Amino acid sequence: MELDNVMLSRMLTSMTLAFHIIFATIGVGIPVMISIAEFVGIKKNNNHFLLLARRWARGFTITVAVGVVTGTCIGLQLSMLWPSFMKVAGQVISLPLFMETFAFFFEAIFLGIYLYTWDRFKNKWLHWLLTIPVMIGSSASALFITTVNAFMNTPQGFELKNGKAVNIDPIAAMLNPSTPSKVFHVLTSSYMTSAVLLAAITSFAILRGKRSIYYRSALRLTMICSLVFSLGTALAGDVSAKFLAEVQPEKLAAAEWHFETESNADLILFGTIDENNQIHHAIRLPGMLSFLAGSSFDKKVIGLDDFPKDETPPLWIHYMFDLMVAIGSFVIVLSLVYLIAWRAKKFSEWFKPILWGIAAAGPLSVLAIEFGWIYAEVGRQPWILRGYMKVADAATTGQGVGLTFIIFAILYFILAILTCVVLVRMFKNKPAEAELEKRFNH
Ligand code: HEB
Repeated sequence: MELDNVMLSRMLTSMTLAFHIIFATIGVGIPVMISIAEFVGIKKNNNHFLLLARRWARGFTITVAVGVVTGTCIGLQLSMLWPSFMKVAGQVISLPLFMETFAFFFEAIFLGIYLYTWDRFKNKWLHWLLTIPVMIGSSASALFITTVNAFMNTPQGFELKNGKAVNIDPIAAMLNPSTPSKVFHVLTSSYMTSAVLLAAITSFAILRGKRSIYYRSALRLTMICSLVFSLGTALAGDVSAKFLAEVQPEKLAAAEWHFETESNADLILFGTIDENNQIHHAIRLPGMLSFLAGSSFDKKVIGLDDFPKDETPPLWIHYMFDLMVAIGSFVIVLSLVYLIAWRAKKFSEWFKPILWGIAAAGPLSVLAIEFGWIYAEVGRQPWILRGYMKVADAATTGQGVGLTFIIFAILYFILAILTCVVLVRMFKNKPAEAELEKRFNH
């Protein structure tokens, strides 16, 4: 592997995105969780849930701040590292890029009001109402920025004449074919990951001996949300796979190690592949790929052999796809087991293996987000704008990308440590029970 400018630019962009996506995902999902907790708290007149909303909101302010920093890094690096891409795409797709910023400000304003008006309203519902614009703002930023990514996969709304974009239709560019399935999957997976992360933190606290009603309520609420949102994520993932089969078949084929166009195509799970594309040690589910791609075993699934060799994505994305799906299935099963244990009271919801499973599901869901994005982005290769421009032709020719990479790596490392330290400090000396006592029982 040669470390030329293209490679270095890709490394720097990947690193920034991989780091940013953690905060972006939390940023989209946590407002929804805060809103649900406060809603339940007011509805049931239960202070435990109100305190949950309050503590989550407090932690959220930190991750939002970091998300702003890393998001700004992306903006800078896009124009710095991919000038030819930005010259073409910038004109066509600048509308949602701008709207994203607007949505973020909208969210930030209402988040500010929300944080400063606890206990200020006579009618508690008025305070809860403020979560709605916050949720709209954060989910709308995800929507807008995802349309830009969708555009890279299925560009439309312009013509390319002598390297210049003409006849630009920004709305058509935004509403490109990838937009619906991607937005759906990005939103559901963000909600899911946030619910699972909060469940994991709670579960970890319980494992360390905190068995008060506060933690039990938190775990029940977050696990119900985990189930609902993980089912939503699976549904959206299924929609995405069917979409790929129609519109971006090479991405699906590469992920599934599917070479020959055929109906009744097998689904291949894990395994290894050699240089002659022979697959070993895999689990083969007969006909399942056709079924996934088109809800019928007769569905013809386009294979990689139909594409020129230099226009097929790398085959290792197979593992990214399989791991993402495996984690998603794990979370669904785990939430079901937990909820059954709780409702049926046949075995304890404090059963340690379940609690450890939930604690592990948090980091695993974040990994699923990373795997999902790696799959989606590497699966677009070699294109930066599918059918129009290749990644190799879009990178900067400027000097110093290597050094910039090192500087940003250090920056992210420090930011990651600081975020953890601040978050731990924020809650460490403020046990929930004491706070409950102080706030509600004076
Ligand atoms: Fe996912 C991506 C499917 C789960 C996260 N996904 C993706 C894709 C597909 C899928 C097909 C591609 C798309 C495009 O590119 O357009 N998934 C799926 C399935 C499942 C899943 C089938 C099962 C269940 N995911 C999942 C989970 C998660 C995820 C669990 C987390 C949590 N993904 C993801 C992401 C991404 C993906 C983040 C990137 C974005 C898009 O959409 O693309």
